[in-house]
Amino acid sequence: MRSGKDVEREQKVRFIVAKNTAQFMLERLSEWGIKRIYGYPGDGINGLLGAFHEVGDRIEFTQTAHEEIASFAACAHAKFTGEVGVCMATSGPGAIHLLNGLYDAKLDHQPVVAIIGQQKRMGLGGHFQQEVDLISLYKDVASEYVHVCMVPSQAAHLIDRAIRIAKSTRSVTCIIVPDDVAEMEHEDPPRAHGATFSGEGMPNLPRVVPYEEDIKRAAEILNEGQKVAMLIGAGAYGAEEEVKEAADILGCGVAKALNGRAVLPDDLPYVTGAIGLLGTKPSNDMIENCDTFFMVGSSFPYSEWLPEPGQARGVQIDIDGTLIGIRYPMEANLIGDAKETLRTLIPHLSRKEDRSWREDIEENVSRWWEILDERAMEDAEPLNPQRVFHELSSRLPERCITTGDSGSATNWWARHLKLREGMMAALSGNLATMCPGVPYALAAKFAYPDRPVIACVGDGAMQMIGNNTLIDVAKYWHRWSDPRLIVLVLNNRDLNQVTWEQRVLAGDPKLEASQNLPDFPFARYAELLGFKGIRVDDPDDVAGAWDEALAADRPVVYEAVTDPEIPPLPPHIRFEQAQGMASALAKGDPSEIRIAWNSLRGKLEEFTNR
Ligand SMILES: Cc1ncc(C[n+]2csc(CCOP(=O)(O)OP(=O)(O)O)c2C)c(N)n1
Ligand SMILES: [Mg+2]
Repeated sequence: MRSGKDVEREQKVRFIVAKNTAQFMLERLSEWGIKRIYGYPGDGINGLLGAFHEVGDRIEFTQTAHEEIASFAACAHAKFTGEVGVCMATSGPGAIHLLNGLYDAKLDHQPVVAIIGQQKRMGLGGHFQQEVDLISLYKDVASEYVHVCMVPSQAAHLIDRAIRIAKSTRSVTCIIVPDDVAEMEHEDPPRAHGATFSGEGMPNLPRVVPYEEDIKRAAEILNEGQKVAMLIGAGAYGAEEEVKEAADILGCGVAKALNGRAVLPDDLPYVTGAIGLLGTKPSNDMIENCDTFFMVGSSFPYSEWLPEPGQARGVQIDIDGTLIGIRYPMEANLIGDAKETLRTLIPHLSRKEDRSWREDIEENVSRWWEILDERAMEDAEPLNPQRVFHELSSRLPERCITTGDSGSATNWWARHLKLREGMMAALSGNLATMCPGVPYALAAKFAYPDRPVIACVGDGAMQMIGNNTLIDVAKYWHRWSDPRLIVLVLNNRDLNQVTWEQRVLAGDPKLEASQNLPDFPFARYAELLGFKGIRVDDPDDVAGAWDEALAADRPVVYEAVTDPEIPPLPPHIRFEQAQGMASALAKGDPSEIRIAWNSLRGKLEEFTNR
């Protein structure tokens, strides 16, 4: 018989060892190497939040001012480190706010785990407050894996699988945790039919290389081409040396999709820069004139900026078989890791002896940099945004990380910043959503506190979420060994990218009701937060202000009062676009005269420099 003392001792031991499901989950995440969870509280996750007391500094809950900031930060963590990003939010409204950043991760193939709360099980289906059908809501964004933790003995495999699936399929996964389950004592599954016993851990992803016959077929096509054009994307990260070597052998130029912006530095003479609407003329010329198109690790979407079907023979490398051949009818497709596949391919490539195609590309590139320099120095009212980027470009600190947003600034970010070796860059490539710029910068600082980070953002995105993310920066910046988080805001009082799309693509005048933005004192606001705020509205101050910003001992907002009438023109205006512009002007655009003048001058500069 057990004595009263035995029972008491048992209870004590039980008290010490018992942990609730929430604590078990956080510990499991920690064992997977997760150190930070970006999130925002709510009573649907109170159980999970309570468990942070138990795990000490093994995992940090990093509060952001909005759940969307948390999901952008988790996505950026994955982009900058290659690790899994994790975010957390409460049931209903919190889970809904996470969605945009999660879709950003999904579309750019980043491993992110979302842990979201749910109301207590007994109330579900009862039209209870904040009850949202989260499985249905998340079914698309977390299409690879979304599950509810219905009993504590599920917790281990839910965590293990959410992380493992996110990593192995580069996707978003989600675990929904009803708050009462989070607070229940954790228990292992019983040794019984129906139970599953999950183990942690995952080896490196395997080396994936195509079969020899496929490699030979691809090499044959690349060897037969006289004018090869290479396009690289985010899938080429890690294959930098192989891309350089292949490009050298093939005597080609290398264009970059924006998600692969930092794979190769821009100071290599054969790197033609970005491609597409936001791209460069040398990229466009190379693509238009190539006879062989070699795409590595990219699913760049706009077919009008790729060779015309039939114009070039195509070879593609992608790790994901579902992304092969989706943009251009390729003749040879290689499913494999970019680095390993190029390594296997390179010995089969024969060096192009005629270097004239490469020489032409290099000449075009160097002329393009001159054109950009000149465009940057054109007058504007008051600042030419290109000048702001131009002056930053030559001052970019070693190892800096730069983030872009979605807006006209993205054009200048893509074209004018000459990234050098060792720098990093990211933006929302496929979702092309506004607002990631500052949240990405926040995550970059947490991942690399010793590196300077520069976010380049429009005033619309700042007013939407950027300003609120600065509140988070104010909260955390003292922890970073290099405090330089610099936010460049283009204050053009306009949703400028769309204004130009209305004019050029739709052929409509600017709709002032939808496009005009209120003027906001970004630099003064920065000062209120304890940062350095610099407002620049004189072209002669642009360069000096960058020196000041880069020498600051605290975060900086560089507010550039820029001219919304500088067109973020595509490198080569297509006929329909010119027609659209003419139609906008004919219908009486409010800024008619200056636009006509500016665009004409931009084009003239470009052609007179040819
Ligand atoms: C969340 C979201 N809403 C709307 C859009 C459409 N959009 C793309 S760029 C842009 C304008 C951005 O304005 P701003 O941030 O001021 O930058 P600017 O173009 O003026 O440089 C808009 C509305 C979008 N991409 N994402
Ligand atoms: Mg704007």
